[in-house]
Amino acid sequence: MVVLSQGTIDHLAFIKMCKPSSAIFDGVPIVDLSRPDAGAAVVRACQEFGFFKVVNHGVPPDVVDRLEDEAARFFSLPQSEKDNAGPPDPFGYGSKRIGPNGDVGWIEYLFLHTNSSEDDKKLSLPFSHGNQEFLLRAVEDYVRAVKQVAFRVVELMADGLGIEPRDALSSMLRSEASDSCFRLNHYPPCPEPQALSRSGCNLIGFGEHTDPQIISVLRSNNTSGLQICLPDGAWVSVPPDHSSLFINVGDSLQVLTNGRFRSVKHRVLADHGQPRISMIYFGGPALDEKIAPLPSLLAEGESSLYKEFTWSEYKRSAYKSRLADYRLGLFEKP
Ligand code: GA4
Repeated sequence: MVVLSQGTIDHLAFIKMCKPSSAIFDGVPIVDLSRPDAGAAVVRACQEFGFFKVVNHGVPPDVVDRLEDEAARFFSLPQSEKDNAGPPDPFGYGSKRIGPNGDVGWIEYLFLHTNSSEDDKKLSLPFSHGNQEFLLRAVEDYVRAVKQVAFRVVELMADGLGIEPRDALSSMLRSEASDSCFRLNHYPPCPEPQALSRSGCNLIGFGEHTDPQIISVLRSNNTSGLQICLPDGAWVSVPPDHSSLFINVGDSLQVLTNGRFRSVKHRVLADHGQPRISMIYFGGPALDEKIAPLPSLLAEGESSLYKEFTWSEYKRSAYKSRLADYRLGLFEKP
């Protein structure tokens, strides 16, 4: 018989989900960015899964470690101090609530805007005490390095798909006006993980969703939890790998490639005895950027599968949705 204490049950009741656990996926495509055939490998992975991991990515390990240490330090602060940096609107510190429409998870996070030097000032806004200087500097250094990976990866996509000019995608991310953001997620250890697992329940850290942007670059510590949905609808667990970076195709890239690449549905389970810390850069276009299939990619006679919209329109619509909603549905042509 499974015994969960009443306190734990009350605490988790609004988050947990009952489901059989999923298989470990050993087929995550690995792209070695130092290889000359990386472009073809990126395209294959984006067509098949919308998801892959990159090695030889060039982000210095000490930059990653420093951010992980600073993030761990921030999340271990007293709750009242963290709450001073929240609630997220959408930027700032958040706990359990995700987005504005009632989604919840076993998570706390810091959500930051990342762009130009002007916006770097916004980065410090959630902190009233000025005592998070080290964390903010660590975020800046990490974001500067991880952006280079994002630019490189979308250029490889352009090469692999024969998109011209080859910076058609990367210029959207490089632009001063690019609407990109960054998130530090902390999934605290789950209370009574064994009892939860015996009960056949999973504790949802971050519910299933696709990312609305162009691409997301994710790095986590060595705690598992990330799952992706395969094309046949099966959920599988992605083995953690703290030295690689994971890349997600976002909804905007699905549209820019007229459906050749699929945005990947993913979620995070938090039913471990260990904390999971992840850092994710979301590369988005400028607010007024038109999100439509890139002309050089369309075959003769091929028309867009989507109605015309700007990133600002898509983003507004996304923020009205629930996490698990199929957001592109509203923009598909009949
Ligand atoms: C999912 C991807 C990113 O984490 C995010 C999320 C955003 C938020 O947490 O504020 C959203 C979610 C994400 C999509 C639908 C809306 C907006 C929560 C939510 C319910 C920062 C993003 O850009 O979209």
